[in-house]
Parts: sequence; C-alpha cells; structure tokens
Amino acid sequence: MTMSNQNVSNQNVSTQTKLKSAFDIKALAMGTALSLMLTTPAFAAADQDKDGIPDTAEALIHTDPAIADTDGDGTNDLNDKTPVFSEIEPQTAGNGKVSIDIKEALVEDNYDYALRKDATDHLELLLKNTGKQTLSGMNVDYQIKNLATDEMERYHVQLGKFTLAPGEEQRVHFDDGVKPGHFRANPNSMYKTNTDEKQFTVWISASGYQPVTTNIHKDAGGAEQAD
Ligand SMILES: [Ca+2]
Ligand SMILES: [Ca+2]
Ligand SMILES: [Ca+2]
Ligand SMILES: [Ca+2]
Repeated sequence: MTMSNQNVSNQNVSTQTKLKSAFDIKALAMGTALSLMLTTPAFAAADQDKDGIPDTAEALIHTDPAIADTDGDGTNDLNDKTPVFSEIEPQTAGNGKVSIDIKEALVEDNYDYALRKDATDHLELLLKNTGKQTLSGMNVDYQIKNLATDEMERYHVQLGKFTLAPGEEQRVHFDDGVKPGHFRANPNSMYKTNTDEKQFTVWISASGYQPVTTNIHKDAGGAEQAD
C-alpha cells in the first residue's frame, strides 16, 4: 500500500514538472518547449490558425493565435526563427514621385468617429493621395522598438484591395482587422503586452511610387482598452 502511494505521488510530481516546464518558456529553449507542448494532447487541441503552435503557446512567444504568419514575411510562425520580426526589408526607394501624404499617425488616444467614443489604442494612419493616379498594391511595414530594452518587432502588411483615388483621404487601422480599412494586428505584440516607452516607424509603399515613412512616439504606459 505504501509502495503504491509512493508511485502515484512520484507520477504526480513528474506530470507537474512537465507542465511547469512547458509554461516556463525562459527555462527551456523555445524549440524544446514547443515540442513538449506539441506532444501534450491538452495543448495540441486548440490551434485555431493551424500553424502547429497551440494557442496557449502563441501567447507565450508573443505570436498571433489567429494568424499562421504573424509578421507577414511569408514564413509560418512555427518555422520562423523571428516570428514577430518580418524579414522583408521595408521599401526605402522606388520609382516615380511621392504620391502619399501621411496626414496623421496615431498609436494612442484613438477615437471612433462612427460610434463617437474612444477606441482601443491601435496604429492608425490618415493617408492622402496627392497624385493624379489611383494608388493600389499598397504595403505597410511597421516596426515597434522598445526604447527601454531596444527590442524590436516588425510587421509586413499587404493592404490587398485597398485603393486611394486621386485627392482621396482614408484612414487605415491596424487592430482586429474586421471592418473595411482595418487590418489585423498581433494581439500579443509588445505594443499590447508591455508598458515601456516605444517608437514606431512606419513605411508605406504603393506600386510605382516612392515610399514614405514616419515615426510615432508612444509614451510609457499600456495600450488602453476603449471604455
Ligand atoms: Ca497556432
Ligand atoms: Ca500563429
Ligand atoms: Ca513569419
Ligand atoms: Ca520573421
């Protein structure tokens, strides 16, 4: 009887150690942690974006549980050694004239004009086409730098069917990506999970035109939820 209890007790300790290790990403190399999670059925069950990384693990490594390629660089989160840093170099030179004017760039104190209330903090750009041709084939690259630790994240976002007619002004939002003009942003990014002071650098490019860039400062403090 004593022997049997002893065995059960050892088994519990062993299971607890495994679970604790799986959660403690800093104690293990990321690869080891992931393979441990992948072989643990409870974790493997929920993987909404089917990138091979369970939802619970995505939160730990700061990737997006709903997007298989969080940083948009073409490599799936599981195979990407830098899953929140896009390897695509933002366009810094191009043919043709500059045709995009960034009239406003915000990363806090956003306001929802349609609902007439504060919106949850997100990257928001007011773009104007100052040229004579419709702009299409647009890409936005944005980098978030933690000014306390120098850590960086970078995302590449294709704006798809988004176009700007000559003279037109439109806002683009990087949040939950649900409505037109809204694009998906990583809910586990350092912008959302860390309160240090940050600098955003944004590059916007349109097919055939010179890209434009801007910097946005984010004071220390978390990204606020709408009231
Ligand atoms: Ca996943
Ligand atoms: Ca993912
Ligand atoms: Ca990637
Ligand atoms: Ca990457």
